[in-house]
Amino acid sequence: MTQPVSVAIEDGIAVVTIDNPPVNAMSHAVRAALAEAIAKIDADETVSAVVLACAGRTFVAGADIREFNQPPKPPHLPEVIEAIETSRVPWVAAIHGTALGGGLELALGCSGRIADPRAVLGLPEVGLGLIPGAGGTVRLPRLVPLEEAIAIITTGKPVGAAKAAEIGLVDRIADDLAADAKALARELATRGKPAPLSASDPVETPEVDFWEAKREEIARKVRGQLSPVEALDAIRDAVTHHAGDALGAERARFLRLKESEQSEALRYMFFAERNTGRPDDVRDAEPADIRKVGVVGGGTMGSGIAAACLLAGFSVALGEQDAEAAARAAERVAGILDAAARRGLISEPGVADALARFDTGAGYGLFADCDLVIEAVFEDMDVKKAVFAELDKVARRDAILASNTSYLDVNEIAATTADPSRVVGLHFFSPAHVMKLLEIVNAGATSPRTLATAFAVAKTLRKTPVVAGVCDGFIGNRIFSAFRRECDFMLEEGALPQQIDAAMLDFGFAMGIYAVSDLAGLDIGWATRKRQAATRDPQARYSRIADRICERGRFGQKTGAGWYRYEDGSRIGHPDPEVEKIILEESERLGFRRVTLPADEIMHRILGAMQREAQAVLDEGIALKASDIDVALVHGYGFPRHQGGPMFKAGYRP
Ligand code: 3H9
Repeated sequence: MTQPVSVAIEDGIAVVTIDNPPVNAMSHAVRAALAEAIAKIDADETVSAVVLACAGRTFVAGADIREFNQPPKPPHLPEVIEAIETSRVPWVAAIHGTALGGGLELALGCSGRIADPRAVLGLPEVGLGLIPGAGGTVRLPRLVPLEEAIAIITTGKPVGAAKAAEIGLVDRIADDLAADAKALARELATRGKPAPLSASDPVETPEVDFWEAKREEIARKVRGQLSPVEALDAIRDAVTHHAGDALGAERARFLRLKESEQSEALRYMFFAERNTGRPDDVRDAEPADIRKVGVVGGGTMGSGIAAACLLAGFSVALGEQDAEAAARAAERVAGILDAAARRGLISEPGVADALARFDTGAGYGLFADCDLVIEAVFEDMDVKKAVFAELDKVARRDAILASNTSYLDVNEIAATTADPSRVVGLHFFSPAHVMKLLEIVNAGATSPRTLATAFAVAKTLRKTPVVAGVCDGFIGNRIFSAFRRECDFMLEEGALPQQIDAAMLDFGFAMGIYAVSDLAGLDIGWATRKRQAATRDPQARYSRIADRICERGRFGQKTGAGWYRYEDGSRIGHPDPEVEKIILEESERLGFRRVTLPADEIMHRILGAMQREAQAVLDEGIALKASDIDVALVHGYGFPRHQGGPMFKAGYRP
């Protein structure tokens, strides 16, 4: 086994290298070895300065999160950083890759920081339900402008090297990191070691009003997640007290949050997202090399998929029914790319490059040289079968064929092709270039190679893949339908849409289910229910409220009315007496004496419905593991990440 920390001394400069793949996390072994190295260097009079660097792809990406479930073991990270700060000689952090969390805190303990131009620096602890626990809230605001420190710590969003240099977080950007770091170390040795950040005075702080306004602003944005607000309080404490006291208070706050359910949930999510299940035989299968992706259909979904593929570097051919529809789709895709450029997600030359890889046209001919073709046409079995029959004729024999269906039987679709082993479901969520979840539907005959390719494509698209078996709605939509049904039952029993939505907002959802339905449009669901009416179990409880709303032409925001009323094209919904009247009539028809349902009972029933369906999905083998269900609900359906997902809420722990 390689040593986690090595020291090489040359011409009075010690280069200390941390080597703990894959991301150089500060595990106990690394902390212990680093503490030992610091002590040795301090005792070695031949050393005049130190460069702290990392082997592999990145600087230290943080504390070792896997150790957070056990009691902390000395030496603790704050002590190691203090030893660097108070070392006899100056230390320079040579940063490449990502200096995150405890990694950046380590760098803040050094006398100087130098970064590779592609380096990224940040304190993402709030994303784990924590605050920085090794001096980040104390040292950062003593180094960079207070507003910048607040943004970095309370949002958890990292900054690039250029921004880091601009705000003074790093002293220099390197041409040659190793050589330039040594040069900076030598300079500091000659100039004299600067005073440590934690020895500087409290920062001049703004008025009380500033902090209160900031606190309110953050609390509004994070919808019940505690850590960003705690982080602001920690910074306020840190800048108004002497560093020694502030470090102790930060540590105590960090340890308290580490024990919180929100932090446990967010840490669980961190690993659940990285370890979504894959069938055993997929691990050994070689994925196909995908360069060119075909997309059938250029509506909202098809355009979004095409844009996502272009943004990820694939060549894309988008086919529509006729030239006009193809032109409209091309405009839609260009619009998405432009919007991405405006948000800084892609450069202007990047847009031009993406468009150069993009081709649209009518018919199926342009799919002939595609490695993967994704169908994104109207959600109707006959239409989909017709598309696959055509694709089977034109696509290369080794091309993968995917359906973006959100609930139809992929086996039935695959049966229209000569080789169903190359057919898979790729269920994107709208908007497809934004939403992280990708349900990979493993149909009966899908081959391991096809599935392995789907995973590889998900990775290139930077999506979170979750494998689902074939059933009506797969994992996500099936659970969504179940809890949606429960919400409609609660309407019959006494709740109103705005009360259910308010309970969901309180829980941390960005929107309530009825507001979301109005945004998405009610007509497609209505059409589906009418189609399914003949096969519905007549004994099963069925709420007619949604149908009655649709019968009045209320299809949501696009028609100015749905579950709510929208005035003059506004997106803000108002409770509508007409909807209330329908609900009360249904309660009466069914013989319910309406009762008030408190918010906690509403959430209890929503979670219960989700958990029952989730358990069935698991028992039937539709989902491979419980945490996959949580990942699907968080990334596709707005379940608040800091609540961990329905299975986590039911007590599931891996
Ligand atoms: C902290 O620092 C607290 C301190 O303030 C105070 C302490 C006292 N620990 O994401 P990837 C694993 S809190 C353990 O696929 P990428 C990960 O699970 C920490 N393991 O790679 C995966 O394992 P596997 C603050 C970790 O290139 C493998 O490494 N830091 C850690 O897409 C590769 O990860 C953070 O929150 C960790 N800290 O992205 C940063 N990090 O191969 C968290 C990663 O078995 N990390 N692993 O599935 C990240 O954001 C991304 O991993 C990173 C690389 C951007 C670094």
